[in-house]
Amino acid sequence: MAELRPILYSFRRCPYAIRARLALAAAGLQPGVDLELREVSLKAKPPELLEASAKGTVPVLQIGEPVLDSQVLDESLAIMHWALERGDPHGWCTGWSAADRATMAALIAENDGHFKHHLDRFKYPERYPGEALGAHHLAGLAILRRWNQRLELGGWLLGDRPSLVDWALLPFVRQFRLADPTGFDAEPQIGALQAWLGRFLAGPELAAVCGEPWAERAVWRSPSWLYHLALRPEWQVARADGEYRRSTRGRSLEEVGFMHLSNAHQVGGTAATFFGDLAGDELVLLTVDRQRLREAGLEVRLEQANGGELFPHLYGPLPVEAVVRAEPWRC
Ligand SMILES: N[C@@H](CCC(=O)N[C@@H](CS)C(=O)NCC(=O)O)C(=O)O
Repeated sequence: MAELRPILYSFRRCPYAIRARLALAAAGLQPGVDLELREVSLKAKPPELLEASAKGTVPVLQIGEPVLDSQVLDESLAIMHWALERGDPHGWCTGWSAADRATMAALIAENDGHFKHHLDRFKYPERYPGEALGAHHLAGLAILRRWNQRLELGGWLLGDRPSLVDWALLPFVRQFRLADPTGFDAEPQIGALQAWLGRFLAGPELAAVCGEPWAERAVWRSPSWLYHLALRPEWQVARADGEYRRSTRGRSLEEVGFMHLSNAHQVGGTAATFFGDLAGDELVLLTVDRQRLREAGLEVRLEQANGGELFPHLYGPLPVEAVVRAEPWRC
């Protein structure tokens, strides 16, 4: 039997997922070859991710047969270590003393703890009403100044070559800068840190893991969900009405008797067959949660379409609450 590839659930912009992808890429692993990458939306997490790890954070690496005998790594650092145990050609983890490794652990704990705490409150003030944004900015900067002192010595946090800790922290410092790039670049007393981040931003490692195939624009389509392509204006009307009743292009639920849906692997074919003439952003792909249909007392039957292929048919209107995601479909 062919060996199953590990599955990585990832989110393009998440700094934890970026650090995991950096380590996996550094170890020489490639999506599509050594692992299956599933880009997810944090607003609509696929059931497979939640089954693997109920805490619902990314990144998650699932190794082995799901359910039966799978090992699940749902902490970014664990994924980094797993990757680097497979290959560490750049010496991120190897060649460092026990004292260095203790310093790495302490710096990562400070990043994931205090620094992340202040970063979130500085970057997303709307999520933390009543918190003083300025105070969190200053507290974050105080940590960065300390890291800067280390970086002044040899350009990297542990000396003159990069280690695991540089790659583990850089995605978070990048986020701190992104909250106010002009202010960050003009900030005094962090020259070595600005140069360290600058090298990361311009380097090939970050570019590789923020582009395809490490970071897909399209979200992975879970086979647990059902799909429907809708014309944008018709979907907008449905959102206001609370239910969607267009069975397929140009035909209503009343005319057809059921709503046409697709399985994950059938969406591309459906788009080409029925909407191939459309361009731009006229189409919206709806992702439908079967469980919510069941809860609404609605039945889905697998039935043959004209070509003999089985398609899911929904007997009743599609409730807007059963749609977990609506995204533009690029024709
Ligand atoms: N300690 C975890 C933290 C991962 C984490 O918090 N990831 C964020 C995204 S950047 C997440 O998945 N949040 C869940 C959500 O937003 O629903 C790790 O190191 O992997």
